[in-house]
Amino acid sequence: MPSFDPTPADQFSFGLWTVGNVGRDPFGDPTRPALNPDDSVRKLGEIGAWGVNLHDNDLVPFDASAGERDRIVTSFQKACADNGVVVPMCTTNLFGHPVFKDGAYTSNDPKVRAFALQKTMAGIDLAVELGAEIYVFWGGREGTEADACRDPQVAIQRMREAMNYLTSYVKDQGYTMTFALEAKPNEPRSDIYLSTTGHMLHFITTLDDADMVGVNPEVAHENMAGLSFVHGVAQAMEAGKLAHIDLNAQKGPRYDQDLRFGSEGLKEAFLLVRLLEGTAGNARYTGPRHFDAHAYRTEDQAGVWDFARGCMRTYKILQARAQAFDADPEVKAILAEQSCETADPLLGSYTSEKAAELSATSFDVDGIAKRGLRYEHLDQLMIEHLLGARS
Ligand code: GLT
Ligand code: MN
Ligand code: MN
Repeated sequence: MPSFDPTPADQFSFGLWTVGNVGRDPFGDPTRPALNPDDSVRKLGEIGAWGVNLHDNDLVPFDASAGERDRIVTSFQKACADNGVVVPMCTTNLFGHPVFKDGAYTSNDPKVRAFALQKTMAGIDLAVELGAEIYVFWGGREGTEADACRDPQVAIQRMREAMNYLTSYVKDQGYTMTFALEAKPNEPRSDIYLSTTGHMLHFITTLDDADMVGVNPEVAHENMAGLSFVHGVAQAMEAGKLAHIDLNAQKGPRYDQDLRFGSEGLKEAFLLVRLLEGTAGNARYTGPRHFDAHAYRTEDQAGVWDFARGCMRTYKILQARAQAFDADPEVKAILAEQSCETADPLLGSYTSEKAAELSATSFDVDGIAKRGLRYEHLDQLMIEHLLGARS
């Protein structure tokens, strides 16, 4: 039995806000004490995580002086170096302070929009100082309850203006950085603009520096919209736009649960790892595997590390299961039988001659329709691999 112990090559990362989650929810107070960022990094290194991610204010308090900021950053950089932990991604908290109660980049108040840009530029500078090359944008407050407050088209235009401003800032500073846009359909707002990964993928094509911008899909968020997460991620990969990923679990379309990776929706988690690892033959995703999840509110500090180890261990187990599934001769036989990969002369790029030939072709539609596809058996084989009944 392999150990499933994480190694740096796995590129597993956690946000300071994930392992530092104190168990507060809208109905109850914290159930465990706050963790100091330097202690989080030490412990992350100990359990075999590769990276730590952060919002500006997870590390530097909102109202810190310049001196305090520098002291905190220096100490954190030392903690990372001492524990062999890198900072692959940073982001901006544009949702916590009451000034962002009606959004940041999309706010109707130009002063709020300007402050949001200023805060993001400082966050990008911090990211560069920490060595991060991915910058996430999660617009949790970019939405509405009273939808008549602004034309939703104007909201999209303001988002575009902000992204164009910020990619220009990155270029002007000579930084190397990829932006990763994270969608969520609702919560904390009643409706959030650009609500799914699909919305984001199109929005990106309208930006000045589209080549610098990709997506950061999150398992829970796409499930909240009742959508297939795997299909969304596949579309991002196919477009060369999967810049980062937020792995967690979610039980159906409810509030954002951010559960331990693989703890719900095991079949989807299996298919996701199979896709990311490319065990079916597709190109592998090479970026960070970030767990944007937190321990149950029932847990003490030890439970937090059980949670973090569990995320990484489940990923590696699913990776081994996916490899076994795709190497299984019975699976291969069904896929080979069904894929009909041989090029059909009727298909391919359009020419008027080919179109004329196609129009004149007659098909044995009843004969084709009669053929069973053996997907029941294929799916059962997958379940048996998942349950450990085949190896
Ligand atoms: C917040 C949110 C996450 C985002 C984080 C980045 S913060 O916890 O729920 O999905 O990825 O801003
Ligand atoms: Mn997330
Ligand atoms: Mn979430």
